[in-house]
Amino acid sequence: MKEKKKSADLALFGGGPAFEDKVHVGRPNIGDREKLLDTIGDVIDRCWLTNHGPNVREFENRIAEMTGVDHCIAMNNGTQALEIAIRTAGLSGEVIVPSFTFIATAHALQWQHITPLFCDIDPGTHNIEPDKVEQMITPQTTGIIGVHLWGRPCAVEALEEIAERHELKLIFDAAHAFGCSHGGRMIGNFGRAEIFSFHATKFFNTFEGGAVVTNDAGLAGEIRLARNFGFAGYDNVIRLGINAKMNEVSAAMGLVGLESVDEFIGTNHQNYLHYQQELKEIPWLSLVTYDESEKCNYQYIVIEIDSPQSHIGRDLLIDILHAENVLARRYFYPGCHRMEPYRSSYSGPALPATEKLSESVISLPNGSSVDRNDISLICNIIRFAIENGPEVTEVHESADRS
Ligand code: T4K
Repeated sequence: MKEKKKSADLALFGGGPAFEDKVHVGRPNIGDREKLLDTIGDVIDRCWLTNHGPNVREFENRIAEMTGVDHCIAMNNGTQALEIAIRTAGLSGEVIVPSFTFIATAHALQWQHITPLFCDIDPGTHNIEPDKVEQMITPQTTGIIGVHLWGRPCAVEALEEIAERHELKLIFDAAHAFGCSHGGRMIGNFGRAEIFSFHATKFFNTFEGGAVVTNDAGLAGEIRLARNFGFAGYDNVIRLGINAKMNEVSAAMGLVGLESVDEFIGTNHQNYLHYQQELKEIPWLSLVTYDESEKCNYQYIVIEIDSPQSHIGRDLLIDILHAENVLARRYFYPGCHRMEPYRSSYSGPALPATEKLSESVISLPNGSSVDRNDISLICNIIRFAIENGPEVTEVHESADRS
């Protein structure tokens, strides 16, 4: 059992780091190792490594079954899944997206010469604000991309209603939301299509990987073609396409991981409850919570620091955590509109909620690589730093951190 550190022992005060080995946000969950190696062995024995092999086909069926959607098209990553969904759904001109998201949401548009119009978020849900979406629509607007940030569904019905009234196409970036539900229906079933990311840092991964899921058979057909250079059969190319295929080893990782997916979620949930318990008495800090009546993957542990109140700023707290070998992250700082190529020419509306939030959130480690003791220790560091703000700030300022 790890000792809970006292202030004098902390790295910041000249002691060693609280954790000997680094604890990371985004540490991958890996299913049954032996089974994985066997399944990869089968891939090698079959000498069928990619191009719609049996693992990919089975993986697609399993994802479709789990999410209750008609069609799942597996891809080599979530960004390409989003790009292909955007292109095949016919988005062009301008598309409204939140700025408070991973940069891939915006880049998937800009990469295809579609202008992302950055919209502010609801500070309570961290998701795109439907009223603000409506104010941003121009004659060039063809669509909306909602992001279910942290796995918490965005205002699906309100966005559907706006999209319908203005004849816009609605897609959801569900990169964080595999295994989550909204109103009892699994994420994957909303809008024209939704995309998942199965990147290594997601609670369920295929090394790199992603998928588009949709209940629209025509769109699914177009997506399958686009994923494979537009081939409709040998020597028969019938549309523009790219190579976005998932390979057999990634699908093997996915199939083995799916057998442990309930366990991964159970661990995340227990960790989340433990964080909730440990953080509840700490002033000027709030934990992003999940709706326990819905299905949820609980993969993101996110805290908001009320910096003006707390003596200690978010960035100083990050520095302290890093000094103690806790590799917490400032997701999604500073907001897409303050990153290139968007920042230099930004002429959109002020995004006060996005900017405030991007300067106050911290994502903490979760998943099977942290246990209860680790969580208690991480929370002790946070508690100590926040409760002793001025003292910590002094030490921090005088410390040689080179
Ligand atoms: N839309 C949204 C809303 C997204 O969040 C994302 C991806 C996408 C679309 C696009 O999906 P993909 O095309 O990526 O499938 C990470 C991930 O690369 C990215 O997938 C994810 N969102 C984003 C939120 O996080 P970084 O820049 O934080 O990655 P990196 O390399 O700094 O890794 C984070 C931490 O994870 C590190 O502290 C170490 C740990 N790690 C990472 C890897 C890759 C490991 O322990 N093992 C590993 O193998 O972007």
